Amino acid sequence: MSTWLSRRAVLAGLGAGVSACVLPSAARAAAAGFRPLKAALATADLLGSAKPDGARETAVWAYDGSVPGPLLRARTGERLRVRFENALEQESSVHWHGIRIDNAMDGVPGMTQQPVPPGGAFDYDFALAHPGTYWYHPHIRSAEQVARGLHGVLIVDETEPPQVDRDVLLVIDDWRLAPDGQLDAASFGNLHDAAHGGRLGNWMTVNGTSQPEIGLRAGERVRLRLVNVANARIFELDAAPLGAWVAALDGHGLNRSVPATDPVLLGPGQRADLFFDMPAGADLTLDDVSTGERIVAARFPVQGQTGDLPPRPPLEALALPRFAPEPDLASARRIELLMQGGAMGGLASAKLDGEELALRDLAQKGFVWAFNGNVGHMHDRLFEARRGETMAIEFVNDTSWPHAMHLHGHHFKVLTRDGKPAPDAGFRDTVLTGPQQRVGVAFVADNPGDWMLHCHMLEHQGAGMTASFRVA
Ligand SMILES: [Cu+2]
Repeated sequence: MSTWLSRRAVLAGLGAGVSACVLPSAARAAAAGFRPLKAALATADLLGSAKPDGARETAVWAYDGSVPGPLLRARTGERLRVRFENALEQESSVHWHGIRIDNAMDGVPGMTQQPVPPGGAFDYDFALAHPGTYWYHPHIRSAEQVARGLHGVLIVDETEPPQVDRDVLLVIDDWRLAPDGQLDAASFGNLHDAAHGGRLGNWMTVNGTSQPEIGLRAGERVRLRLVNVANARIFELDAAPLGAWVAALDGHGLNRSVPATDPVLLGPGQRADLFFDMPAGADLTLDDVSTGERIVAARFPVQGQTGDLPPRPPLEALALPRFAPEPDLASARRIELLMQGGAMGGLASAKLDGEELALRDLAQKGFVWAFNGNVGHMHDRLFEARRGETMAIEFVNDTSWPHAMHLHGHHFKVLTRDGKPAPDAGFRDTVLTGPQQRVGVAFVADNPGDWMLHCHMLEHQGAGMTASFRVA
């Protein structure tokens, strides 16, 4: 069984090749206490045994030479100190997705820092105040840089983590590969993708490979961390055969765990933490069912037995920490964010840098989406909040496409869908909004600085779905 995500023909042609890049300085020794993290060209065996005869491994851009990048891990209350070194031929940066972080460390060029030039470096140094499953990726030319392989996971361990036997991380991605197994680079920046559902891949990987086998002993208690690092694909992971319970979304514990009877819906950037007990005598798989086909994401063969197990709490009793402040809805300031544009969207014109432009003129500049009539609200802030003020945002998706709205520096509470109490109520940093759907969220704006609010379908972000706000 393969992990091809669709049978449709991939676009031909590789476009301009990526030439080797010479590092000006091999002497960038890590400063004391800083862990180096280098972005550079690399190769990855994404196709594994499905590689066409004579095909080479896929040329990628990677952190420390691996896809996904190295797992960064620390405990709640520690600091993360990373010296990012850019050995690419493009400017880059590192954004720490979901972390309630010092604003200056958020990794957004043009807003919180200068871009890191080729050959340059940037020291990220911040407190990890809250536990959870997070990830990191560039925040410049994200649609290309993330798709070429620049992403990795950051785990912040709880002070007292729930007792498990195994902690299994699955980093789920899709890639658009040409028949020779190389990235279809000609389609970066493709406006058709940007105006539709984004640049979807045709090959699924988990942890940089196809269908990894993770042997588990019968009886083992497993914490399963799922991270969707794809540019635009929404995965639906069927964890029901595992008998799993979902305990956290986007790093934030739920009020109470919920059984994964329905597939776990993971939009771009979203994460989920689940627990399950490996049964005896049955190999299991975690399948993606988002395409209508059942595609194996990962296999869990039974490998032996555990010894006598100590008595343990039931899975549903396992809880993960909740840390975001409760929004004060009575005093909340209410903002509507109207999402507009895209194919079949009916957007006639929108403002770009203060100038009203027709959609075809916007499209010539690579923009096809708007928020509240503005393309890229970067200069013109959506709102300025007093520190501690509760902001209630109604995302109104007046488009024909789903969007994954991501808030920087804070978690918001999902409250309503189409005006009714949301079945998925809880704190998260990224929320899916379906076509023509309204989603109400609220959060306490308690983290000072200038922050972004954007669609995490990276082609949508690049084509206009960005906004900014300030917490004074
Ligand atoms: Cu979007």
